[in-house]
Amino acid sequence: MKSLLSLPCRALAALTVLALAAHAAPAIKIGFLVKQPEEPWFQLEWKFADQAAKDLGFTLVKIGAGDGEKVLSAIDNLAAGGAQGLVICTPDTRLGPGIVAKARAAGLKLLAVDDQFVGANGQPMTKVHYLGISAGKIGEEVGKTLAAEMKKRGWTAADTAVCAATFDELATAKARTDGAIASLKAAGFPENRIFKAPQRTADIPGSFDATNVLLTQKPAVKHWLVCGNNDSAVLGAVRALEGRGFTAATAVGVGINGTDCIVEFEKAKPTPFFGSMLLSAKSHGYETTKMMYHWIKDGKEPPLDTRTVGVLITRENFRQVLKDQGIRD
Ligand code: FCA
Repeated sequence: MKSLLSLPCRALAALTVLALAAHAAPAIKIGFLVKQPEEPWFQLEWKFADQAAKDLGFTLVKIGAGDGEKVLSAIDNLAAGGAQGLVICTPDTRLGPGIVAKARAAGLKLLAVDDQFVGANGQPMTKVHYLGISAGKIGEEVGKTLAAEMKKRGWTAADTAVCAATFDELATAKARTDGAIASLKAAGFPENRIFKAPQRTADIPGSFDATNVLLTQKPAVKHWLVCGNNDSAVLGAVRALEGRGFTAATAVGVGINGTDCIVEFEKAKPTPFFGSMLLSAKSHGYETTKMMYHWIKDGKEPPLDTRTVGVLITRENFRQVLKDQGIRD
C-alpha cells in the first residue's frame, strides 16, 4: 500500500522523532544473571527484581547462565541491547576478573550478588560492588539450632554424628558450613564425630551422592545432624538418609535459603528436614536492582559491601514468616 505521507512530510516526522530521542533520557536497562535459574532461591530473586523494575520503571533482562562462556556472551548481548548495568550471581567466582574486564569494555556497571568474585590471587575482589549474606553468622545459627534439637531429643554424642554437606570451592558456601561446625563444637559436640560430605556439584544430586558415601562409611550412627551450604544441600542429604530408613525421629537437618524447602515443610508427615535459615530474597533481588538503577540514573554509587541476615523457619512458623516477608500471600 502506498504511504499517505508525502516524502517531505515523512522526513519531517523522522526528524521530530530524532529530536525527541536526543532530549529524552535513555531508557534504563539492567541485566540480572543467575547461575542456577532452576533453584527457587534465584527465581525469587528474579521475582523481586521484576517488582523493582515495575516500581521504578526500568527494563529487566533475566539471564540464566551455568558456565563462563554463557556469561561472557550474555554481557555482549546486554551491551548490544543497550543495557547499562548488570547484577550477577556468577556460575564460577573465579570468572571475576574476566567479567570485570568484559563489563568495563562494554560500559556496564557491575554488582555481584550472593557469590563474591575471586581474583587471580584467590582473594575476594573487594573493589567490585557486592551484596551477599553474613555467611559465617548464618552458619553458626544452623549449628546452634542443630545442637539445641539434639539436646531436646535427648540424643547422646556417642550415638549421634554430624553430616556437613560441603561445597568448599565456593567461599560463601564454605563460610556457612564452617560456621555451623564451629558452633556445634562450641556447644560441646565432639570434633571426631563431625564428618564432611564434599559435594561434586552444588545441587540436590550432588549432596545426595556425597551423603550416601558418608552413610555407607558410618553404618553404626543412630542419629544424624545435617548442615549444608543451602537448602539443596540439606535436601539431598535428607533424601539419602531417608533411603536408609532415617526419619524425623532419628535425623535433623537445617538448611539455608528458606525458599527451596517449602514443599518439604508442606508435606503431611515431617521429614528429617527440620528447618532453614530464611534469607532475604527481597534484598538480593529488589535492593540490588534498585541500587543499580540509582547508580545508572543518578550516579549514586552503591555501598561496596552489603551483608544480609537470616531467620530460622520451621514447619511451625514458615507460613507466617513467608507472609510477613511478602514471599507468600
Ligand atoms: C549462593 C547459593 C544460593 C543462595 C545464595 C544466597 O549463591 O548457591 O543457593 O544461598 O548463595
